[in-house]
Amino acid sequence: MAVRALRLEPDEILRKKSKPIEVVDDKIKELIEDMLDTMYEANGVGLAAVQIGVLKRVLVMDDMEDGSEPIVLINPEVTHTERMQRGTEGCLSIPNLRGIVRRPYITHVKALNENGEAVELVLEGFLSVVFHHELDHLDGILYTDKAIKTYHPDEDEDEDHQEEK
Ligand code: GNR
Ligand code: NI
Repeated sequence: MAVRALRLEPDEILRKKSKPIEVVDDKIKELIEDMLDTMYEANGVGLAAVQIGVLKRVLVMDDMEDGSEPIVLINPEVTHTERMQRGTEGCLSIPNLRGIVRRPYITHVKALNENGEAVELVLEGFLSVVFHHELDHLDGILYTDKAIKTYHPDEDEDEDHQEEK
């Protein structure tokens, strides 16, 4: 288990384009394990390698529904999208901010899995949102670039549990 340090805005690495992975070797598998450890430790639902300082095209996701398994995607490509949705996003690299972003509601993806095997999957709803958020990280794009609006949740969000002031 290795939790790695998260890169935070305005670290300029977050603006760089990640490079395709040529061989899924043991070093990549270790990177993926560290990404999952780091994501779970931070209570995130997704993570791109650049967020721990590695400019490689790999992302992990886990929507934390009951019985959910992590999804690992290497060199992901969008093959098709359908319909749009808008929803609230946050980013582990941009603490204390939220934003409303439009994303495809359904996304067909082609990628390699953690064993280097070609996979195709169809992501819907929140997983489609998280996927596009992570794919953008691989291209140096942050959700704040696309947000219709951003806000500080402590000020504006109707939280279930808010600190008494
Ligand atoms: O943990 C995260 N939650 C989240 C919520 C809505 C839309 C996207 C995300 S991804 C984010 C983790 C992260 O920053 N991944 O890059
Ligand atoms: Ni993010």
